[in-house]
Amino acid sequence: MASVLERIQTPHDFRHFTIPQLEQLAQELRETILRTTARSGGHVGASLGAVELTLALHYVYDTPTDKVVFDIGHQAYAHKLITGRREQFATIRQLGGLSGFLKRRESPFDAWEGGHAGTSLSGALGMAAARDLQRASYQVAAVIGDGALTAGMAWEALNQLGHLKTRMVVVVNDNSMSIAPNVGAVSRYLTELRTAPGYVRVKQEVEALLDSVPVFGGPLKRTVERIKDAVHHAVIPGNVFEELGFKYYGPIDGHDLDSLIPVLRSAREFDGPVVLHVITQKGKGYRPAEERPVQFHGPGPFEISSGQMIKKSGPPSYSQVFSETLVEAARERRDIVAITAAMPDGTKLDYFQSQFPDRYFDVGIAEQHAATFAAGLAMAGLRPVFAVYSTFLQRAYDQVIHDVCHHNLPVVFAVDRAGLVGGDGATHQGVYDIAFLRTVPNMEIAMGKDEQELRQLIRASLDRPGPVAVRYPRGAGRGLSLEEPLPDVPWGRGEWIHQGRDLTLVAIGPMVYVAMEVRDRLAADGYEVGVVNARFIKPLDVNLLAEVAGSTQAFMTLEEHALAGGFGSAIAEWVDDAGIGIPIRREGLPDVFIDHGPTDYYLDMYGLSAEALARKAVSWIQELSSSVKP
Ligand SMILES: Cc1ncc(C[n+]2csc(CCOP(=O)(O)OP(=O)(O)O)c2C)c(N)n1
Repeated sequence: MASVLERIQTPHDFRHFTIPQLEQLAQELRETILRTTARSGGHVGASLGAVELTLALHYVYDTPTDKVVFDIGHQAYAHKLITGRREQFATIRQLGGLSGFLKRRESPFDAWEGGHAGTSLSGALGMAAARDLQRASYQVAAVIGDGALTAGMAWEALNQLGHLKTRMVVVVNDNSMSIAPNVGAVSRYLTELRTAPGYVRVKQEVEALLDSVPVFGGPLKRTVERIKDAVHHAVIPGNVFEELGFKYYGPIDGHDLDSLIPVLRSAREFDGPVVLHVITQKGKGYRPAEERPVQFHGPGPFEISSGQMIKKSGPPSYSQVFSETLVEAARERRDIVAITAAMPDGTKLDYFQSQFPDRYFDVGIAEQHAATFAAGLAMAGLRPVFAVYSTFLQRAYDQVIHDVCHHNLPVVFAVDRAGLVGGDGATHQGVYDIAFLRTVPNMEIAMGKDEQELRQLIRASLDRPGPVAVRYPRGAGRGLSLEEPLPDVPWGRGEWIHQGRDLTLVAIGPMVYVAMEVRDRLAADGYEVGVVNARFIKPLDVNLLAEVAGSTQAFMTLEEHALAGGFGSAIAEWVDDAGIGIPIRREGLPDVFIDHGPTDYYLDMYGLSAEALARKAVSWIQELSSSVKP
C-alpha cells in the first residue's frame, strides 16, 4: 500500500481523511517512531500511546491557529512527524537534530515547550486568558498525563481554570503509568473513574429523563435538582472535576478514533472548561513496550524484533552506587528513609524499595512536596534522603530554603544527573544547582571525584546535623572497585593531589580527573601544574586553599556547571574576601541554555576538555610569567 505519511506535511493534509485512512496513518506513525527510536533511543512508550490522540487533536483542532499544548513533550513524536518534521525525524535527540521535546523554534505547531512535568495547564490557561482579553477566537487544548497530573502546579491551574470558566479543554491522557506505575490518591481516583464506564452514560440518561419532566418552578424544580445530584453521587461518589466547575467527558478509549473524534469535537465547541478523560496504553502497538512500560519509557537503542536493549556493558552508574550505599547504611540504621518524586528507576531507589518497602516513599511528580515532606520526617527524628535529579530539584527551591534549611534539618539531597545530561537537552541540564543551593544558609554541598568518594560522602552526609546536598553525575562511574573499605575522609576536607608552582587546577567532581590529565600533558612540556580535588563547595576547605595559594602562581577552577554563581565563583569570592591576592580564572559553562547532544561535545565546545584546558593553561602560564617583573 502506498504510504500515507509521506504525503503529510501539515495536519491540513489529513483533515479530510476517513477513519480507515487515519488508522493507516496511525500505523505508519507507529512504525516510523519504532524504527527511529530503536536506532537512537528516546521516549518510546509515551509516544506510541499517544498516536491516535495526537491525530484526533490535529483533526479536530485548527492547528496551529488553535493551540494544542503537550505536557512535558515526550509523547509528541507523532506530532512532530505530522507537522513538517518527518524528514529530520531520524535526527531526534542527536547533536544538531530535532529536540526530544517540543521546541517553538522547530515549528509553529509547537505551541509550548518544556520538559518538566505539570506545566501545560498553566501555560495553556495563560493563552486562553490572553485570547479572551484580546477578543481572539482560537481554541486551546492541553494534553496532560495522569503522572503529570500529580504535580501541584497542574492543580493550581485547574483551580484557576474552574474559577475563570473560560473555554479550554484539558485532555487527561491516562495510561495509569508515570515512568513507573503511577501512585497516589489522584491516580487511584482516575482508576475509579476509568473502571466505572457506566457512570457517564447512566448519569446522562437520568439527567436527560429529568430534564424532560415538566417543572413548574419553585419546590418541584429544587426537588428535581436534588434528584440529579443524588444520581450523580450514587453512581460514583462525586466527580472532582465536575465539582471544580468542569464539564467531564469520559472515560473514552484513546485508541478508538471513532469515539475520540466526535467527543473531541463537542469538547472543543463547549463554552467553558472541559476535562476529557482519555484512556490509553503506554507502548500501544508494540508488544515489548506494552509489556515492559517502565523499561520502554526512555530506553537507549533496542532490537525491534526481540525488544532486547542493545546495552554496552560498563561499570555501575553513579545512581546505582548511590542506591547500594544507601541500602548498606539503611541496614545499619533504622532512621534512614528514602524519597523519590516518581523516579524509582532513574534514581535506582527501586532497590531501596525492594529492601525496605516501609521506609520508601514515591510521592509522585511532586518535588516541592517531597522537600517539605522530608522536612517533616526530619523534624520528627528520621533521616530522610531525597534522591532527585538536579534539574527537578529546581522546582523545590522555596521548600529547600523555607522548610529544610531555615529549620536546619538533617535532610540529605542526593542530587543525581548533576552536570550535562546529553539527549534530554536544555530543559534537563543539571548545571544550576550549585548556584541556587550555595546561597542558602545551613546548606552544605559536596561532590566526589568518582564513585568511591560518592559512597564516602553519602555515608558521611547521614551524620551531618543539617541539610546536605551530595551531587553526582549521570551515567557510569569510573569502574573503581566498590569492595574496598571507604577511606576515612574528614568532612569538609579537600584533597591536594599534586603540588604545582606554575598553576594549580582546583576542580570539583569528575573534572578532577580532567585536571590530572591536563597536568600530565603539561608536565611533559616542563610545566609544574598542581591539582586540588575540592570535594566541598560549601563550606570550602579554606585552610587547604590558603595553603595551596602559598605554593602556586595562580588558580584555575574547573566545573561542569554554569560559571555564574558556581563553584569557581565561590572560590573567587573567598579569594577576594580573604584578601589572598592570587590570580584566578574560572572554567565552566557559559550563560546560555545548552541543547541536546553528547556531553563530550559540549565540554570540548566550551573549552572544558583536557586538550582545550591544556592550551588555556599554557597560554595563561606564559602570560603570568611575562608579567612578572625581573
Ligand atoms: C518536574 C518533573 N519531574 C520528573 C520528570 C521526569 N518524568 C518525565 S516523564 C515522567 C512521567 C510522566 O507521566 P505521564 O504524565 O503520565 O505521561 P506518560 O509518560 O505516562 O505518557 C516523569 C516522571 C519531569 N519530566 N518533570
